[in-house]
Amino acid sequence: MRLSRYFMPTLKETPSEAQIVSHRLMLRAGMVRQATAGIYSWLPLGFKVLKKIEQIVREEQDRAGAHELLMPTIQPADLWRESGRYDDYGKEMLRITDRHDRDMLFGPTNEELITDIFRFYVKSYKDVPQLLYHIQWKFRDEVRPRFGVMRGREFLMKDAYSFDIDYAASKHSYNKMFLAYLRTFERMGLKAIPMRADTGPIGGDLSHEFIILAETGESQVFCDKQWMEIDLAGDNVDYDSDLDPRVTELTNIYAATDEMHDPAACPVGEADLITARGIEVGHIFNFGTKYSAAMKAEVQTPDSSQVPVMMGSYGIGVSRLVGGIIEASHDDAGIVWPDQVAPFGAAVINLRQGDDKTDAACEDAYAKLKAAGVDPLYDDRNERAGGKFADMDLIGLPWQLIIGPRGVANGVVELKRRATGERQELSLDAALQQIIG
Ligand code: P5A
Repeated sequence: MRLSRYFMPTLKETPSEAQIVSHRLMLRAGMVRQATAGIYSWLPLGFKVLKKIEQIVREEQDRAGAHELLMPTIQPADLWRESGRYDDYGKEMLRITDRHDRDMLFGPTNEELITDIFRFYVKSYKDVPQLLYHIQWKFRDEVRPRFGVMRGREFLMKDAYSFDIDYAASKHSYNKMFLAYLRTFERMGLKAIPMRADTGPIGGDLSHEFIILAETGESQVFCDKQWMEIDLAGDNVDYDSDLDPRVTELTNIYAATDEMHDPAACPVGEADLITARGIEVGHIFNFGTKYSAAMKAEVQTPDSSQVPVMMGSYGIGVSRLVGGIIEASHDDAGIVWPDQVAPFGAAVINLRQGDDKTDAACEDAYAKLKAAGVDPLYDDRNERAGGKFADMDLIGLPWQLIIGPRGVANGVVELKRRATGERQELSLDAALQQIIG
């Protein structure tokens, strides 16, 4: 992409309404624009990151054997009356009346709708287990939307739902998602720690929140420092064969949110306990028959009796993750994207736009990066070098390939790694080699 043609409206001033660093950086980098409190438009740069995160989530759901579908944002109130949550959900639910005076709502979550789909089609134990998910916008009329996309009113969630014949099988589905989540967050360059958690309005008694540690986190959390060393990267997780031992091992390492942490009963000594703030990026629940019993989603067992199906639900805050990743990865100059979610793979910075030789060298580098599938952003604007450096540091692409007349005369370019600030002077070919890896 040529920056001169792109739509990336960066801001020089720090917006005063933004209280936390990720919100400030997202506004300054031209990633999002607030439409109204807690509701955002995703501008091209922000949208690219959102899509990258969504794709990692999707790939790991698919790998775990979940099937993607798409449910609507607007739901009929009657389904929620069946489950009993229509009144319980309170003011956080955005209620809508259509022209025929029918009660509708903008879905804050989808347990009811998926249960309705399931009960219509599935009647036999032979057709479970089943894992279904979608990635869809939700609306929750939060009292205090804040921190930009981290606590919005409209936000993008991946929500999966499991259906099983009995508790043991549903626990297996839960464990599958548990492992899939660890892998998902790791692929985004995040350390997300599963913590025993409260279930709130979703219900059930088994639940984990996946939390990344960050000073600006909304919740107080406690965990064994062993968590800092766990690294599943590169593991070829087989979701079925070695599932239970792995999960048991991991769930035995202490981690809990504030509501669940009891200092008197905590098994970890003070020296090994990390007390920190955290951001909840995912939350999984096993709630048994809470919805299936109320909504009569029953399946026939091998001995021909009818039982309500056992369910769980599994959420990831896809749009929240954009802010969460920035909270976890930034410096004074701006965002430092982990390679896997960066909006572009590398920046090409032309230090003397309009100088024939420099332009030609930049065009050459740009074409080669494109051909190698790096998806480069070429800063070909007619601007001072200082402004270009500041903008490129702000948007945080993993690599900067800096090309100016002096280097061109000597047959070298400068390569900067955004995360470390390390700079090297080398030939274009050697630089490309490092970027392409
Ligand atoms: C699980 C999937 C649920 O809604 N039902 C379907 C269950 N869980 S949850 O914990 O309430 O939400 C799942 C994840 O969504 C993100 N999230 C938010 N992101 C941005 N703004 C919000 N206001 C918001 N509320 C929830 C969180 O990442 C949460 O873990």
